[in-house]
Amino acid sequence: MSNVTDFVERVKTERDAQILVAGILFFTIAFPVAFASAAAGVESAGLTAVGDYVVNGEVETILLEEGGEYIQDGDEWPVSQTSDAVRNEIETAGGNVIGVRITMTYDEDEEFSGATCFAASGSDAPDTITATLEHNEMTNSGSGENPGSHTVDLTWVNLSLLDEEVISGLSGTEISDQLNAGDDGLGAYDIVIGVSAAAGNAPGACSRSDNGEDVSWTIELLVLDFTIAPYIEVDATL
Ligand SMILES: [Ca+2]
Ligand SMILES: [Ca+2]
Repeated sequence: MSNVTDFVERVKTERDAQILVAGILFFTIAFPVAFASAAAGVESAGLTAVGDYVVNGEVETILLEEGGEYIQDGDEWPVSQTSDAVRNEIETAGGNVIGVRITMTYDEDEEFSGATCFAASGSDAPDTITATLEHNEMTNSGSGENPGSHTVDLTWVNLSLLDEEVISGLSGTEISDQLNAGDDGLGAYDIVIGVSAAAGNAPGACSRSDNGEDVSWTIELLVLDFTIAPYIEVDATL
């Protein structure tokens, strides 16, 4: 009988061997838990001090809608979305929804008619495509001209912190508060897309018309995952 088989037989029958196995299991489980909780204590105590910190953050996008519509000149097309629709994706990305984004693309569809259009049909006048985003009474809007594309972001945390190499004068907890949206990031997102069309001029017996524009869009949520660590200056001369 091998040593292992022998030991397994003893565990089945002998009380001493059973206590030994229970002890090994206890320390295997208890030590990592104890060390992890001590490390967490050090980390959270470290972040309460005002000092120099480095933040690393990554923004992930979650698709809410890919859509498109011909919007008549002067009309607005509303789109309503909620975080409930993508609850699982938000959870997987870390849960910190810090903004909503729309990216629009559009061409130009001007028409011309008249006896002299074959010779000279003039040129397009750009339409203006606008999107307004709203969440928890915060809004942002942005316009672009066709043909082309543009993006409008509405964000509700202090993203400028991610641009700083070293953040000074704040505690780690304060930095975390400024980057964590919590439940405020969830809920309803209201988007309105509008078109203001313009027709260009053509010479002679040729005239141009423009009824609106065909706009395609992608609406995404922005989820921020970040870490904060005390900044430690390394003396390169050492
Ligand atoms: Ca036009
Ligand atoms: Ca147009």
